[in-house]
Amino acid sequence: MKKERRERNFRILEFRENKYDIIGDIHGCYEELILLIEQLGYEKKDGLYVHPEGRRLISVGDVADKGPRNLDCLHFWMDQVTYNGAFWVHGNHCNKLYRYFLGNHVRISHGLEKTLCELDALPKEERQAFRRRYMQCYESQCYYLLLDKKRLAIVHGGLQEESMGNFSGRIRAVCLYGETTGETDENGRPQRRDWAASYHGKALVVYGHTVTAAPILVNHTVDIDQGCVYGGYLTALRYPEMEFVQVRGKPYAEYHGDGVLPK
Ligand SMILES: [Mn+2]
Repeated sequence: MKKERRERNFRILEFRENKYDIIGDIHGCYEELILLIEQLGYEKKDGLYVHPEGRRLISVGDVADKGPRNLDCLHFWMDQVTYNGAFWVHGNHCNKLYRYFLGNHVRISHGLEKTLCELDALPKEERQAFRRRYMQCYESQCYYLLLDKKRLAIVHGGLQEESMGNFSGRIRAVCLYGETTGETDENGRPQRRDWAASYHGKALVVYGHTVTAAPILVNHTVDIDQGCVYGGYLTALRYPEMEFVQVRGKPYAEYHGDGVLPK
């Protein structure tokens, strides 16, 4: 009998300490990730990065694809999630790798080919172990998180206030891809709509997905994807301090999107 696969939609969590370091789209930039983690004060202990003040790491998703060290980045987050109380909401790239591992038909493009190339170089047993571990980790995580008495929301693409605490196919799509206009651009990609411009919620929404020149607060939302893999920055948001910490990325991939790359 086929094992039943279950995806978690969202989680509402409460911790005594609400101190988080939320990390933007990494896309295989392992060196930059470790530099950033160290700048945030994490120390390596028994293979895990632990913060002396018990802070937690959260990824807004898109950990792999496009960059040079995709598997290292995935291992980092699988370890942190499994053994160190970190969270990792689903990015569209994370979801695509999951669907690939499920055996679904996915297009091997937009950087996924780089992750699969690293994976193909592994011996078969290691590859299979990686697949099992990734799927298990993915299924332990969800599309969006509500933390700190619902004052903090973490999602990859976007989340309107009325979607918080709810779930549907439409909400799922917005979580992964943000809002789209229904039109496509000249490259055949769905045209993105700036959902944050019409956000009117009380919760602070921290997200990524769309490259912006700087992490700027817009209607109590903040996009922390500054295009590290394109030579921009890998950004962390310290919550509740609301401090940004950044590491400059090397230009590993060429940027074709419609966001604004940092100078
Ligand atoms: Mn991304």
